[in-house]
Amino acid sequence: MKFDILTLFPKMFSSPFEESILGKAVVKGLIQIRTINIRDFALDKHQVVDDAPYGGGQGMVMKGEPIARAIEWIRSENPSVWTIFLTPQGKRFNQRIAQELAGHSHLVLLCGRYEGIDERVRELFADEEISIGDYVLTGGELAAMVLIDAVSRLLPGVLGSDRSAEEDSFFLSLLEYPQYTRPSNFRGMEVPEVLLSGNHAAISRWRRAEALRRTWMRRPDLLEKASLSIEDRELLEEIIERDPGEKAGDGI
Ligand code: 4HQ
Repeated sequence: MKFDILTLFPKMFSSPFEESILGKAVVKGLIQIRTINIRDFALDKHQVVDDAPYGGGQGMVMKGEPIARAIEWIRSENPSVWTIFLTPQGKRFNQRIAQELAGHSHLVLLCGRYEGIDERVRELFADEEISIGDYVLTGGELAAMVLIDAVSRLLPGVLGSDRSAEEDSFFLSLLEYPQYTRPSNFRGMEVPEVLLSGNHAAISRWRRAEALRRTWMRRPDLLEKASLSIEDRELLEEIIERDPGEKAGDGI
C-alpha cells in the first residue's frame, strides 16, 4: 500500500516510520510512505504557501494553487488515488474507517497548517475528510501518522503471523483483558492465580470475564454494539450484580 503525505513539514515523518513494526513493514515493501513538500509546488520565487483570509481575521490560510498542483501531480501518476484531508471537521476516525481505508492501494493524506486550507481545494480534491478526535492540533501531520499507523497494521504481513488484527479489542467491541508477565510477585502484588494454573479453559473464561468487566466499567457504550454469546451475557449479569455502582461516570 502506498501513502503519499502532502505537508509543509516532511521531516516530521522520518522516525515514526523507521522504528519497530512500521519500520519493518517499510523495509519489507508492504507499505511505501512518501512525503511531498507542498512548498515545492508553489509557483512564485519565494514559494509562498499561505496568505491572509478574505474577510479578515486571525492567522493565515493555506493557498489553493500549491496544493492543487501537488495533488494533480500525484493523480497524473495514478488517477485512482483516494485523497483524504485531515481536519477536525471530518468524520471521526475509528477502527471501521481504518478497515475501509486498508482496502485502498494508494492514499493521499493532506496535512493542513495555520487556520486551514482554502475551501475551494476541499471542494475540488477531497474524496473524504477525517478527524482523529475532538481536539485541536497544530497541524494535520500527527493525525496523518495516527491514520497511517492504524491502517498499516491491518495489512497482510505487517503484524506477526501469530497475531491477527481481527483479534483486536475495538474490532470485537470489547476492551482487552489485563496482561501480566514475570515476576509473579511484583512489589507485593500477585498475578491472578488462574493464569498460573495451566488450565486453558479456565484462563479463557477468566479473560473473557475480565474483558467484559472492564468494558462494563469503562466503556459501557461499547457493550451495546458488541456481539455477546449467552455465556457472555451470564458473565456480565454476575459482574453487574457484584459491582453495579463502580461503572465509570457513576458514583461521581
Ligand atoms: N487539525 N484531526 C487544524 C486537527 C485535526 C484533528 C488539522 C488542526 C488541520 C488546520 N486533524 N489543521 N483533530 O486538529 O485531524
